[in-house]
Amino acid sequence: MFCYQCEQTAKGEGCTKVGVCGKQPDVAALQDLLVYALAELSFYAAEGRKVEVVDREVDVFTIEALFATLTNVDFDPARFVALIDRAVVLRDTLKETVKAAGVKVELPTGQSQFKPEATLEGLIRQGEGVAIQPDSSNPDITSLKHTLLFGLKGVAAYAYHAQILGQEDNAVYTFIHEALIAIFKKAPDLNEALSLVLKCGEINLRAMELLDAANTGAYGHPVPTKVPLGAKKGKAVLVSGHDLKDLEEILKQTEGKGIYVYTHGEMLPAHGYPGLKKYPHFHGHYGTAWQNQHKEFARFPGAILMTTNCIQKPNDSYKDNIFTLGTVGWPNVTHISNHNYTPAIEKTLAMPGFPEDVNGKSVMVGFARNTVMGVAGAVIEAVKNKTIRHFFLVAGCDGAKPGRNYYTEFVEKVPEDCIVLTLACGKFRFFDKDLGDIGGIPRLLDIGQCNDAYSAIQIAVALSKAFNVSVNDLPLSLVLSWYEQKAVAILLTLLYLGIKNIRLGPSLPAFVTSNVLDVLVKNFGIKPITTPDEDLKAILG
Ligand code: SF4
Ligand code: SF3
Repeated sequence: MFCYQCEQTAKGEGCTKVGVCGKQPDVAALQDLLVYALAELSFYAAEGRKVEVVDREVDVFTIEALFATLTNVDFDPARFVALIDRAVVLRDTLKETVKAAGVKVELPTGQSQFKPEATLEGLIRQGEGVAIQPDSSNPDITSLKHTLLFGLKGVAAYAYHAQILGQEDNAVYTFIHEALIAIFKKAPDLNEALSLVLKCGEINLRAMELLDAANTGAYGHPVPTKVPLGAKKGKAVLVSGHDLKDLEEILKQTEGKGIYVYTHGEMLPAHGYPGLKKYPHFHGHYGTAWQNQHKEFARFPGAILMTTNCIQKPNDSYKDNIFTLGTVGWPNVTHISNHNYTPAIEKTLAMPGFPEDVNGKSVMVGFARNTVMGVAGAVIEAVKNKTIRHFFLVAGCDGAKPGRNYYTEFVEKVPEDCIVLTLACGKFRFFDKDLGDIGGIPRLLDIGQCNDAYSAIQIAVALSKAFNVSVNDLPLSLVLSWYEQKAVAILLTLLYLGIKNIRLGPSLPAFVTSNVLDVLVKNFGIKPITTPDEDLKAILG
């Protein structure tokens, strides 16, 4: 196997024997084969668009299947076999429809339509034949193609979440199809590859805008909300991941059953949504970021629901209590479909729950764009009279590497006249720190999940308009941590928007060659993190 799509890739180069994440070679090969099958499906989807043949089932399937290949989402070979089979059925059906509409439907030269083998071993062999690899004969183009593919996986995840709540745009699907075709073209040109990478950032902005509209349309704009980190005596169910619709359905189905609902990981900001916080049994938050789940899940006294990334190999101690949903999968773990949570509710009722109240700290959430813009006047005034010197967006993924302590230390060392904005699961490095406030404005503002990066962008744009300067000239610095491919998509969006001088860590992507990195440094001033002291000094002078 070869996989280098995430930050924790082996030796900073690539996982070759087994994934550091736990991905096995069979799943790696099946994921590669699925991506290849999607590219063939995309070819017909793109041809069809020339004659107004647009198949929504194909479009949604494409993003769902791409999402399944994202880091820490689906580790179940059987689910990948089903996805590959479905891709082939959809491809062959669409081919006939497009043919009937009068379009030439042969795949471009150099590609032959693949026929899936009947056995698992055969499919794995086929996957190994189309495996994603760095390419020594053309390293920079391959690097850009892989940047595009990994960014696309992030776009697919955001678009998938948005469509669940009824927000879609044909432009997003059209680009995903075009880009998948380009990735498998024999000889794409360097400029074409570069512009596709930036276009991926543009399309991701649209996908994130749709997701923002989906979440706020369904549940209202988040409002400042205090979230207890302790627990209430009684039965308890834990909801992890990013999918608000799943959470809403769980809240509905547990109503009146004596069960308290807790969030885990990236679900924390859900407490700020009026349409979700209205449920009296939506109690609080339990645990921290994904990489601590073995320890935290083992102690949780109720069922655990994984709505999206990031799942880790379940320990025996809780393997029977954990359930997967949506695109998430783990072999022999019960998968919940069609929002029927009965198995998880029954499991919760059979488990002990919390025997007594557990006191704990609390944290504030709900500082998404609507809240922050609601106090824009006070913020602008504080910047003008120099009560606020600088804003830091310390945002992105968490992970297990010791180097990620940088972000905790960085936030601890941010001077008292500066504000820290945050989003995504990297915040668990400092989310419960009391940083106080500046004239009533909290110094630590949680904008939301990684899914809410659009909100952070809107805040930056609003500030730039208020001060009549470009975002790059605001007293704002971006200090980002990445782990998986949603972070890649967000980074491409920031580059597309021309945001400069981003500090990125804890390490730079293995799939970016030194030549491609040079382009990023030259055009965008992107730089690796160093130490909190050095970086703060460089930013604040
Ligand atoms: Fe390795 Fe990351 Fe790929 Fe998992 S997703 S196999 S850790 S590079
Ligand atoms: Fe985290 Fe997986 Fe990226 Fe949503 S939950 S930010 S890593």
